[in-house]
Amino acid sequence: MSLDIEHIRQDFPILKRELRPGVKLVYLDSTATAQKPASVIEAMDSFYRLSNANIHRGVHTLAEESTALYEQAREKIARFINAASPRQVIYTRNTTESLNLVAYTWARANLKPGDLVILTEMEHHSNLVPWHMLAAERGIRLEFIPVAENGLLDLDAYKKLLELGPKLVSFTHMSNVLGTINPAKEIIALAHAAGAVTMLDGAQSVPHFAVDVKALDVDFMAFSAHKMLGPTGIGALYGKTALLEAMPPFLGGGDMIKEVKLRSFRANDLPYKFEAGTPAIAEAVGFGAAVDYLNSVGMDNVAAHEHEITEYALERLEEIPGVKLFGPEAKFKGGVAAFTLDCAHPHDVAQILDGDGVAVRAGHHCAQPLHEKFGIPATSRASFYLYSTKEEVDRLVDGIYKVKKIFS
Ligand code: C6P
Repeated sequence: MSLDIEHIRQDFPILKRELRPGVKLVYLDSTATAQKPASVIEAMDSFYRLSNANIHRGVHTLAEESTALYEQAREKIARFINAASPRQVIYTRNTTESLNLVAYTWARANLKPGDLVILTEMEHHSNLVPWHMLAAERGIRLEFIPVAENGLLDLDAYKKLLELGPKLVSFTHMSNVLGTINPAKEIIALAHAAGAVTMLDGAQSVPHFAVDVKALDVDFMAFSAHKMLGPTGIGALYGKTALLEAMPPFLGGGDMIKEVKLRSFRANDLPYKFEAGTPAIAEAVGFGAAVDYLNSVGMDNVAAHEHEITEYALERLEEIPGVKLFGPEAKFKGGVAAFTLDCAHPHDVAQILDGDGVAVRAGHHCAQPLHEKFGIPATSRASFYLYSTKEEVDRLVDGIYKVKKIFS
């Protein structure tokens, strides 16, 4: 193994927790939210103890300090995704808000009735519902790149859809259910050749492998801090400068204005134009600390470790009679293993696993149409991150055998 996992695990206080006497936590739900290293917790704690003040509003020392910390974090995030400028990184509350921001501003300014938006069948609800809302309001059309039985997108069908002249192609970089890592660069290049703008849902990719917005040439990308070791309540939208500058603002209020008169206003420059009201300042500091932590480990090491754990988990889960795994083979996949068990409902599986300290998620994981496509209402889902171990996978497998015993 390329990473010293035991050393890494020491950095995450929660991983030492015993849920009940003798029952150690096995956290296999990082796709829902990742655990936080002490450095992130301490950066936020230190912010509140030493530097807390509102940003961009005061000339006093604390206001200057907090503004500097807030902006330094933005610079770190911009470098992390290889954005040309921190002005292209807009703080939002999460991936969902970033996707909605584009649907509310860029899309409402640029799409008219009959215009086509291409999504995929594996989207999270956050990249479906904003478009349903726009379809109802504006009469835009939606088409979906199909997911094949093996969990991969059907790119031939995509090429046919492109002949219909879409205005936008918006898709997830990595499925939160199947784990499929989509060939983003190819999908984006094809979309651009067809004249479409592109948006990437990076909620599950940015935390788990190196994502370079310049190399991908993507127009917009959304991601959340809480899935990449950072706090909840903050995320980001990356956008190409020309697009962001041409877009109308999103929410109105403080910080997003240059000048206000009784009957008019002038919007601020990027990135503040999209950041109305007092933002999540301590959370931005925590976001920056999370990026520092991931950089210190190295994203290629994170990806390699997760790949090794995922391969092992798929191998072990496949051995269990009655387990059906969803998604492609390990080489096309990130650290997610969604499965059903023939003898028990996914919620029962999750509940019994919890009895042994193993935390997995059960349900449709906010991807109901994808589950419908596979003809199932729900799956149990184990997911992995840089702190996951093979021993934890073994605990999961032991737990599933226990479920089988109880239900048979
Ligand atoms: N998926 C999961 O358990 P937010 O909640 O805005 O930070 O992220 C939304 C989101 C968008 N796209 C993808 C691909 C996602 O996986 C998620 C969040 C979590 O799978 C919570 S539903």
